[in-house]
Amino acid sequence: MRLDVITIFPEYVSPLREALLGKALDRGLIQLGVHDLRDYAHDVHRSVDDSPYGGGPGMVMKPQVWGEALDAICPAEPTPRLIVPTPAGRPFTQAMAHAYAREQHLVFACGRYEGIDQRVVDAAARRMPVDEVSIGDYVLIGGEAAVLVMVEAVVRLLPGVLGNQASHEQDSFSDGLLEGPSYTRPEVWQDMPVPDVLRSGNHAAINRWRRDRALERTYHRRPELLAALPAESLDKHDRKL
Ligand code: 6GU
Repeated sequence: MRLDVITIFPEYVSPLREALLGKALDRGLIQLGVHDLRDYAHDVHRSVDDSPYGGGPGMVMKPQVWGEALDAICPAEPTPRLIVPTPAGRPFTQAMAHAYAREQHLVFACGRYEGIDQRVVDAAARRMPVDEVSIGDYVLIGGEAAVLVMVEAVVRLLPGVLGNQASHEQDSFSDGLLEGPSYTRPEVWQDMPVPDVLRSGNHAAINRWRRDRALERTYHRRPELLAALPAESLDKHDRKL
């Protein structure tokens, strides 16, 4: 998979080269390009923003600069998917992370200030798939932190990136529930024992216990997730809880 990030703060996304993502780059599982939007500015001040039509606070990113950047970075064939982080976007979900993990090329366009001139998104959408995406109901200063979040969610799903492929079948959300608690040695820590069932060796009982804790946690923390589960995904024992 190829990833390109366009930003006025290229250093801000350097964590993409650290840890597991760095290892995925070193191993050639992903390719990463980070591009300074100001390289596509026209004036000596390398300005990328201007005041909004209609008035109001803040600044809007200029369409010409973005247009040239996207022309340079997005090939006509094969067309990448353009992702524009914005608090006004569709909510990013684990299902979208899985869908993005199947793409060959993702380009992230980081806006700052009050956003990017809408015609940039509308023009790009004439020639490639474009998603305006939010990572949650709060406002960030710019899209960079959201790109770190989305790239990490996507790249960990690529074959070979995590040591253990089975581990994302148990992720929170993969079965529509939050994952329950985990424990490791020692058997007792600060007077608190590890639950007996986890040391029983009875795998049916362990799976049942884990399912119950996941249901319980989801009920308390994210009741709307439980309400959204299709009836067939709950077994007879689940319904008794
Ligand atoms: Cl994707 N971008 C910005 N700037 N703020 C956000 C966001 C994205 N998601 C939530 N808040």
